[in-house]
Amino acid sequence: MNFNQILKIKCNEKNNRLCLGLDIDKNSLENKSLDYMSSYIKDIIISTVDLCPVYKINFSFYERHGSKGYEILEKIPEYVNGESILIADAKRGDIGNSSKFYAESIFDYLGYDSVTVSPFMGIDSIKPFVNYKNKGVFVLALTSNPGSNDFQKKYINDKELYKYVIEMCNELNRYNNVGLVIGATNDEELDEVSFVSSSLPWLMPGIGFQGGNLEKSILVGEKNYLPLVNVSRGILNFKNRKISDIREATLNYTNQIREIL
Ligand code: NUP
Repeated sequence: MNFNQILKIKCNEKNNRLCLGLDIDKNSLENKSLDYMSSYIKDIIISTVDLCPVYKINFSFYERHGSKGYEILEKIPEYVNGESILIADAKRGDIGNSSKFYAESIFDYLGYDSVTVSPFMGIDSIKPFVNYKNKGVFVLALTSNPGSNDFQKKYINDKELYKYVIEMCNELNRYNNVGLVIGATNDEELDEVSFVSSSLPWLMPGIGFQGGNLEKSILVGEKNYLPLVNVSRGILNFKNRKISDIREATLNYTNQIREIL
């Protein structure tokens, strides 16, 4: 079975499309040691793994702590223990020879199931990731931030740049392991995205703090293939950061998603 099929099965098993973003800022925790941060992440995973088919780990929250942060990145796959799919939100992409080593570090060494990559350097910068047939590659196509207007929505000839990226992804998807990053804040463009995207999973950040549209994201993404709606601060940022609050917020999003499905 290929990555996109496994992803869909996991989402259906848990009857959910939620991707919990483990963006932990240690400075917001009562105990600011990195050992505490690591055990806190483990507790979040234990208390939400029955609900979450996917977790996304934004590497910046870990790399900022140097080798100690990197140790936590190594431990997260152990904590999840194959019960959910892991996305390394590392936004890689370089000349092919260097991309090959980025892929080796995230897939072989760290053991993550999938990665986010930037398409800016073109198809040869993405192929080394896609060549790992059993791993997933989410390509930034139409991001959730205001800067998506700067390049992604600009026209080249008759269509927007992001549509060229999507067409490249359709072409790259020989092993059915390619997905798109489509910000949930782009609700006006989602039908257009669906029109261009062949059956690809969409990683959809921007729900919660960035004000993305949950209902539209799920409905349009589901019609295409599979929407993974990411929530990070919208679930994690409670004042006292209690695990029971995080569980409740995860359940609350899960129930909303199930209702929409
Ligand atoms: O287009 C994107 N928008 C976005 O927010 C692509 C991303 N990878 N992200 C990431 O998703 C962002 O870096 C952060 O890790 C998460 C959204 O966090 P939040 O707004 O739910 O707190």
